[in-house]
Amino acid sequence: SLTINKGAVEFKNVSFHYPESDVPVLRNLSFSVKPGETLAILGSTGSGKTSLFQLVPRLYDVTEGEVLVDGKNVMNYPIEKLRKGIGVVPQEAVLFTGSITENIGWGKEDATSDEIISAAVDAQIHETVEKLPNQYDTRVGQRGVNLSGGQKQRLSIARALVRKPKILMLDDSTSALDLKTEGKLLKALRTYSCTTFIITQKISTAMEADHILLLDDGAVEAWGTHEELLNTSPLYVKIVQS
Ligand code: DCP
Ligand code: MG
Repeated sequence: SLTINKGAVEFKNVSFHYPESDVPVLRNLSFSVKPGETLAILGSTGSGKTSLFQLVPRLYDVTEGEVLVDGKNVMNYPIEKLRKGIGVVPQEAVLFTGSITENIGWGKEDATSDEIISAAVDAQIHETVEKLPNQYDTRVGQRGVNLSGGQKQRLSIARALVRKPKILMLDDSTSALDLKTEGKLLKALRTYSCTTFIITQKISTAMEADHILLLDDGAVEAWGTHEELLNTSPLYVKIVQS
């Protein structure tokens, strides 16, 4: 049966509203991303960035149009195969009650200790873990040690990386990282050669991407590289200057 091989993603005339409402949240989106490319998604709060993300691993289904992965409609994949190939790092990092190892390996119970550590190194959280009282055995979550927002984000990124996803989706997951740490993280991500969707508020992150998608009220306001958007989108210029 179908599995994700390359990680190409295409949106074809995609519109979406949540089941409990008639208000369109995404309106007629069309774009495509080749395997291994990075797409940065920008847009003000409520513009539909997280909603767009959720349509790829089918946390919600489109109401109109199609989302294609490797040229095939996501509706045609067995859902567990689809989700196995996609690493989603949610906007609010979720920690489970358990050890650091269990938290990184969650959903991939066959991960070896080397794989866990390597994911942690790439997610730029290994050094922090080494300083914890019981390193990778340290308990987090309920009655466990407290981690900062940025540390939780990086654990959550490590959890996605350990699965070696073909498609990696980061929902504002680097918002709490300083520029230097974020730079190291983005560099490490390149070694995974996965297709990467990165929702960000930072122009410095967007500039590094192959494509930028600027969403405005659920529609594509602009699509292109940083240079192209500077020339074509007054809204993008406004964001850059703010
Ligand atoms: N919405 C909804 N029901 C949900 C989630 C969102 O009706 N379960 C609405 C709220 C917004 C619109 O959908 O009007 C888009 O919400 P998103 O969460 O997709 O917006 P962003 O991710 O762009 O916003 P933020 O930057 O605040 O995360
Ligand atoms: Mg969001």
